[in-house]
Amino acid sequence: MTIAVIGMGYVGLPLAVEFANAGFKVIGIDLIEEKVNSINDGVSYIKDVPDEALKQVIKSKRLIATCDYSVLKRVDAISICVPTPLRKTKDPDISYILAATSMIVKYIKKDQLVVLESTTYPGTTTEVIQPRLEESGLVVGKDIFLAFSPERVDPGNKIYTTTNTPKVIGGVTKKCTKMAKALYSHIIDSVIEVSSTQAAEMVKLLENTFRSVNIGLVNEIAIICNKLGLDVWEIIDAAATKPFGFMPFYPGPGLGGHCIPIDPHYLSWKLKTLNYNAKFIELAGEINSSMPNFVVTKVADALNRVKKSINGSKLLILGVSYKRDIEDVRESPALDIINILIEKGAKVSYHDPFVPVVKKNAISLKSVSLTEKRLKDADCVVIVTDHTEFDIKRIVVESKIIIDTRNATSHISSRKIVKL
Ligand code: SAJ
Repeated sequence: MTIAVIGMGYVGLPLAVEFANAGFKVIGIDLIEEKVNSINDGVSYIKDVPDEALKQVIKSKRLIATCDYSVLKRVDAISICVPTPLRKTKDPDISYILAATSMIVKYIKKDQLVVLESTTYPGTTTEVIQPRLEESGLVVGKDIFLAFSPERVDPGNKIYTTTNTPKVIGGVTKKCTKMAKALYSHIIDSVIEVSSTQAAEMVKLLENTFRSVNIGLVNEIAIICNKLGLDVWEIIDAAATKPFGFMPFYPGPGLGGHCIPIDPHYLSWKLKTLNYNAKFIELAGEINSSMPNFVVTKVADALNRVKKSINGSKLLILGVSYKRDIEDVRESPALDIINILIEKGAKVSYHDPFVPVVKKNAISLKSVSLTEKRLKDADCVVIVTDHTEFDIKRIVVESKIIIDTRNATSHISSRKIVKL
């Protein structure tokens, strides 16, 4: 079989490589020529796909990348792995899904299988994709086959990868489900069938809403512990000793990434069209997006204690990616924190070994080297992302004040440290 994967991002590229490793001929399609050229040169821009793994499948001609959608007329199966962002109005932006679908229907042929992997609201597959594919005159479940299968990629996770993370699949018809399961079973150890595409779409939204709401809860617990003069990290660690009925989440500077801050709003948007207000999702969103301001308050209070103001202070931010040991800054709370501090008149610089430059949200900064002088000169150092390689002990010794938003200094006690 020949398979097309549309969207060569952190979901599509690892998937394409796995299908190629399983012996399929795979065509990776992307709109961005630089990505296509990089893949064909065996140079991976996705941390979870090592260059050597990519070079292997390119050399064996199992994988090739292209911008040319006309290849779709010669493939047997198509996986859609395109972004599903939010618009500024917090409405779902399924324009990438629509664009991919219009290309598929242009070249569609009998017996093709189409699987949507992009996270979206329940109903997208049957209400948006299916009618467009059937404009071709081919009927889903008889002539062509259509399913939804949520991606479960956890960027940077060394334990759970594409092949050993169970995959949920829901087809428009039973035969659609079977076809999609037959395909994915070649590369994934465990494939779970559900009763419909809507069920599969909802499974993913439950997974990510579960995270967003629990992170929101624990962020509010952090705010509550601050008011009670309690160490929220001690409280969570002690609660986590409960061997059943509890799952630890940790407070932080806010909610970043291309999924958790976004996906639950796909669900609340859909429910609004049904005149229902999904309360937990909205509330969690409110609390999580208030955390950057909460961090800035901690900075202001700490400076105030040494008779300084944010205005005019030199502040050093350590870590700007949205979580540790990755390079992605999408929706990173560090960007909000930097913006607020600059607005208040601080001289802000940052150090992040994974992010050499930040040119986003009106910020234009380069990562500075973490010299002793820079740490000593800073009026306050803020640990926003706790990259494993940070030498925390040295940072504490050489800084005046440290605001630690990730409990990175848990093993050090010093009056210089202020934790969330
Ligand atoms: N975060 C907290 N406290 C926590 C956990 C996370 O503040 O206890 C923050 C992180 O710092 C980050 C954000 O939430 O800014 C999202 O973190 P995440 O661990 O959910 O990581 P993502 O968004 O890269 O990947 C998640 C997947 N992660 C895990 O399951 C651990 C998973 O939810 C999805 O497969 C993926 O989103 C997706 O693609 O939907």
